[in-house]
Amino acid sequence: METPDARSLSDSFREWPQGWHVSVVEETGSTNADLLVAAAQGAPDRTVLVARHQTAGRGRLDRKWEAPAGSNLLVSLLFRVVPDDPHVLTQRVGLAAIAACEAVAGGRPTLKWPNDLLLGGRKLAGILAQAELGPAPVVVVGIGVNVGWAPEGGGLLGDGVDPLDLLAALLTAYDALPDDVWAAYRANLGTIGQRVRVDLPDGEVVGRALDVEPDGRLVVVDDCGVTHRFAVGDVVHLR
Ligand code: BT5
Repeated sequence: METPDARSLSDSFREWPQGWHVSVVEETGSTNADLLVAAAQGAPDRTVLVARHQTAGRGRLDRKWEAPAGSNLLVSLLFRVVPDDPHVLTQRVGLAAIAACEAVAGGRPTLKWPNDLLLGGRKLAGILAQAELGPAPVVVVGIGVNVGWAPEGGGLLGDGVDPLDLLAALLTAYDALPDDVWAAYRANLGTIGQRVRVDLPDGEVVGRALDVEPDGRLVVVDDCGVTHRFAVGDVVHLR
């Protein structure tokens, strides 16, 4: 019988799109944390680490990312070619993930600001970007996509999809993106036009999301007509 390690090794060597250095492991703490360590040790641009299980999967702001072993796509991508606006890399991964979900499972998710993927209004995927911006900048973009399992209220691609097929489609879609993804990001951002609540460390703002600016900030006009621009924050789409 094939052992889990042998299975991971053969998956690492399956035919991945050219130019990506993909490793598959059975279990780790967090693929993002691992790639930040690998980056410090000289891992090349476009190193990709996939885990079938994370024991310490991370969300933003030290929140947790949950997924039972083997059910979902849990992957991080390391970039050494970093644009002036590093958040563009996160947008690119989000757009590639949308295209991959559509190609592999049929449904087309939308983006919720800043970078969640929603399917049928439910959170299908989350993205965590971490950067070391110095003379040799590195950005690690991690994404978890619910393929076979989602928490209560979460979105799900559905059984019958292999998380590694979804990854192959994501890398292919990434390569097919135009150099400038601004228009595509804006067009796929389902938050625009929605009534939203923006949760901030010191309170909340309720209003309508009007637009997103080229630097990634979300423009919200509150119920008193005051315009706010948010660089960070958690957004809830209100009914
Ligand atoms: C995120 O954070 O959405 C970023 C998640 C990034 C996960 C990937 S997996 C590969 C890589 N390695 C890592 O260690 N992380 C990245 P945030 O917006 O903070 O959302 C986290 C919140 O989403 C949690 O507090 C839960 O409420 C919820 N959540 C947790 N697991 C979920 C899941 N599988 N599906 C939907 N929601 C989930």
